[in-house]
Amino acid sequence: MDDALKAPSRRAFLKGSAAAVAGSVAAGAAVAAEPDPLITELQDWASSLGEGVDETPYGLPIKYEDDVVRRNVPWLTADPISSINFTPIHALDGTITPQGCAFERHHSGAIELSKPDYRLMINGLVDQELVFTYADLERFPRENHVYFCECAANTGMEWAGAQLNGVQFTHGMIHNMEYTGVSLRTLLNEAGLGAAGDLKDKWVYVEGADASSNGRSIPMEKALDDVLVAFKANGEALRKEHGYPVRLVVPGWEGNMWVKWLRRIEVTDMAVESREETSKYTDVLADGIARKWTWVMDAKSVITSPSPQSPITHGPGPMVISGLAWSGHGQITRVDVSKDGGMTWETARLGRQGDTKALTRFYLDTEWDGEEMLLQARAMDETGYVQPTKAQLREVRGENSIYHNNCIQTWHVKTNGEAENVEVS
Ligand SMILES: Nc1nc2c(c(=O)[nH]1)N[C@H]1C(S)=C(S)[C@@H](COP(=O)(O)O)O[C@H]1N2
Ligand SMILES: [Mo]
Repeated sequence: MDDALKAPSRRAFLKGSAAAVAGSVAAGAAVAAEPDPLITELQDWASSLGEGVDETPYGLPIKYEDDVVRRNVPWLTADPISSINFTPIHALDGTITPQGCAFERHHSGAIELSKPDYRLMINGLVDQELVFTYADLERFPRENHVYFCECAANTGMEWAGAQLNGVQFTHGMIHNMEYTGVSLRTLLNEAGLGAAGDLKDKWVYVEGADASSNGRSIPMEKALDDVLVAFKANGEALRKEHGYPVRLVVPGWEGNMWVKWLRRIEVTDMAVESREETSKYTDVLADGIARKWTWVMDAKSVITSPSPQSPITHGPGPMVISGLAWSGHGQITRVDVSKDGGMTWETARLGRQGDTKALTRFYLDTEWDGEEMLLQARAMDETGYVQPTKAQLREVRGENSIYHNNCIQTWHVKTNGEAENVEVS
């Protein structure tokens, strides 16, 4: 059905229910038969005073939204210090993740580091080893960019089969924020890279001030490209749990490299091969050999509504199917949605032209016939890459992997509107 045909029927439906509220027409499940006291009676909130402006100097969401919170999966990690929680992506719209409900991943807990106590060292193969204070960093030219940060383990529990019943848990190790910071290139040039010689085979080793230090090696080419030393997210200071006062932003690359509480950047002539890039964050293939240096997060998408935590709550008729798509290689160019487990596809509408290496919102404005659906989304990015099915991914990667599962997700939507995490072959 094309848009020209779809639009009038949607308008007719909405007009029908609006007229019914006034009592003149009674048609459709959404129509109230009795006069609506919310329309006919004066309500408290309109006849008394609200809260004064000084009551909440820094705001939290209204109490009616108090289920829109980070959640964890208790059996996943042994304790909450070295753990993960998940973004409630089933309940958000648009693309920006508020810091207050963005997923957190700490290896040794979230530390409290003040700006006066903050130092950032650049050492190793540089002309002049430097130590910056927070105030020093604020004197370099700043940039603003929106990027997604996805833990490589996102969707990792789903390799062997459908497991977690909620998009928050299957896909919620992701957030998308507008960062303000100084480009890493600027700081490296301040220290001078002459001493490093040919930059082609050089690396930077980045580490955090927390006990885990979460050290990672990054090839110089990426370090000089789009990496940011960031101190603001969504306009405000980074929250403690996201690395206050300074974190590294490594656009399109796995979240583990986004070092929080950034304390040191060493220019080296080889990769350090730290724990986080050997025993962790590598991908064991079917033959037991591990892929390493799998930094880029490939194109991926998922339907956030309807989904197990966001069932359909209305009857047949107009409905909006919505979700998120992203690619570590650049922009999302197209997202398709299937209602029949991948047999037929419709192209979704992008909320707006997506930023590079950032979440893109998509919508399919459609009609629900009240029947069961096997809902899927499939993303394409500017390189022409198409998000694979689970079967395609397993063919290449086997079933030993945890990280980098970007396969197509299926939700089984039932006639009562509830949805369940399933796998289709
Ligand atoms: N210093 C430090 N940086 C860190 C971590 C950490 O434990 N310590 N965890 C990493 C991992 S595995 C991920 S996925 C991201 C998560 O960032 P977030 O907590 O802001 O969501 O931070 C990365 N940076
Ligand atoms: Mo991670």
